[in-house]
Amino acid sequence: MNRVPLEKKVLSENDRIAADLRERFRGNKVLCLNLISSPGSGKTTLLEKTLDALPHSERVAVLTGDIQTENDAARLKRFGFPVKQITTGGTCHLDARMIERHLAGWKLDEIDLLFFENVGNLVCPSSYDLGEAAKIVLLSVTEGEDKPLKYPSIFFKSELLVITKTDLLPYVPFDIGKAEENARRVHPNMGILRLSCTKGDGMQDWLQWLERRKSGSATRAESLA
Ligand SMILES: Nc1nc2c(ncn2[C@@H]2O[C@H](COP(=O)(O)OP(=O)(O)O)[C@@H](O)[C@H]2O)c(=O)[nH]1
Ligand SMILES: [Mg+2]
Repeated sequence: MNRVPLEKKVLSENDRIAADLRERFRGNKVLCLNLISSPGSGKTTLLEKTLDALPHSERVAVLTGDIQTENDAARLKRFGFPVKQITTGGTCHLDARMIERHLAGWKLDEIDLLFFENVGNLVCPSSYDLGEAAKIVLLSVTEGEDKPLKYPSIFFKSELLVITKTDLLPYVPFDIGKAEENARRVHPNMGILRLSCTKGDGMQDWLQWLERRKSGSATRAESLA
């Protein structure tokens, strides 16, 4: 059985739509960030804390993906910003077509910052360009410091690593220095933030990173996808 040609065709079709999306984001000056992690690493929680911290004048929107349920969209809608759920019905990643379809009805010139919360998975989302300016990978301290070595593709393609749930460090044998060293073995120039959404530690660093990324977005529009 030879599965390569079909996979290539699907990916090249995805790349074509993603390139169109990237042009639209660039033309409308939308900074688009694609959040990727294992299920439960804290993507939705980070987005909740981010939306809660941003002023209501901020023009931010979220597309959140899951295999089933509208739970995450319900959590995120509470903050008053535009949010849509993408339910993939079994697919383990978001693709550019899903993004294109769910953007319908939103005016991109009224959005400055657009988050995608990808389906929880460290493998499949790394192959699918969504037209984002940057991928951001989250790794919680309960997942083990070897994950950048086991899943190098997503760590290589992500501009930023956010190590989440640092409040749990006293209770788990997670060597955070080693995790960062492993990430930099895969991606030497990777940005790394340490964060606890529960305690708030590192939240200011994250918000500052967002601000800096927004002001530099005109020149940093390419992802490594
Ligand atoms: N202790 C701790 N738990 C967290 C933190 N962030 C998220 N969680 C918990 O981790 C679980 C999964 O979080 P969620 O945001 O739904 O993860 P997602 O699947 O990546 O979107 C939830 O029970 C959260 O309350 C954190 O900073 N510290
Ligand atoms: Mg989630």
